[in-house]
Amino acid sequence: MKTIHTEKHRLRNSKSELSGGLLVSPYECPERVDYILARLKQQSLGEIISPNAFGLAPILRIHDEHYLEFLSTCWTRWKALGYQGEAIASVWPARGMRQRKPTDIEGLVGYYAFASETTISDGTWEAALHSADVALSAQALIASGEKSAFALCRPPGHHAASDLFGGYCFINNAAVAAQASLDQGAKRVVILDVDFHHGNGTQEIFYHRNDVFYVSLHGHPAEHFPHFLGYADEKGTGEGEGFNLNLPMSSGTDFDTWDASLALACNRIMQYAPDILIVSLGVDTFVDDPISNFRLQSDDFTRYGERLGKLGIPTLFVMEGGYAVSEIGTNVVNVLAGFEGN
Ligand code: SP5
Ligand code: ZN
Repeated sequence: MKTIHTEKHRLRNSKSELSGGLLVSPYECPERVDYILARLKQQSLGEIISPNAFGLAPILRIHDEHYLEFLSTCWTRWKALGYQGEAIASVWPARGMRQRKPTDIEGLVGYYAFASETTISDGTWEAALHSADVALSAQALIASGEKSAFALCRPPGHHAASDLFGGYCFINNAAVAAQASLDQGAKRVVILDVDFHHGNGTQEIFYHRNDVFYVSLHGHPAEHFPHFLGYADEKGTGEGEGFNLNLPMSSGTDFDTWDASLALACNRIMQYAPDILIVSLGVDTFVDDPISNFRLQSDDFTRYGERLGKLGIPTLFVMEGGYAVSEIGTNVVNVLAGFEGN
């Protein structure tokens, strides 16, 4: 399996994450990619290729143009105010308030953020654009006949909605790749999200649509981030009704329980008969992940990779979360190698 990767991910190099009331060094850090690359090379999984530049057009198929303009100018505008720290949301259009877009940058950050752990810093926009190019380049490999590809995206994407950032995400890489597939002639796309967290952004983007079936296994939103989306009764709306499947699981879920949910998800995916399967690949389901609490062991990642490989669908893996940094390479490559073992 080929991997698409660029060192440009390092442009996302935020110094702060709001966590437990403190500004800490972000869990979503550049070293994550170093460990994944090292393991890919060690296991000789396949060629590692640089992405092509696709420009804004495929991103505008998913994201609001004013949101993208905000992302691309936020850091400059914030810095111009003379603040010492990174751009971070501190006020939101919450219940009972107006949804009118303010003009000042402090208001705009709150307008476009859904969570405050994620700051916007120098280089964030550029890194997010390169990350989308990584996903689009991997999608192009599948379009040209490859049976699988790995988009080593960073920053991740599945929490980013059409006009919201948060959860370490700015551009929804998997959604952009899904739309590119449809625009090139695919009729049905599945996005299977195995990250520990619910992909609220991906769900929102495709909730009204039946050409993308979103399936997610995740920590129950009553207990876990993003807290306000991801319940089992969210099934899609209008033409999209029946094309959103949430499988939330409680804290402490082990592999047997998780894999039973995956088996159910796979049955539904096969009924839908997609032209392409996009896997939002987060490995924060790992037992030692510092911000999550499922209990998958490293060998379990191989086993579920095998299960995905048996589906026999062209498959694009898009990197999302995973914060047990020294184990992230092993866990990611186990999924990919398990997939290829079939
Ligand atoms: C892509 C992705 O995996 N994003 C996850 C973003 C989660 N951000 C907030 C997590 C809050 C976790 N709080 C528990 C900390 C325990 N030390
Ligand atoms: Zn996650």
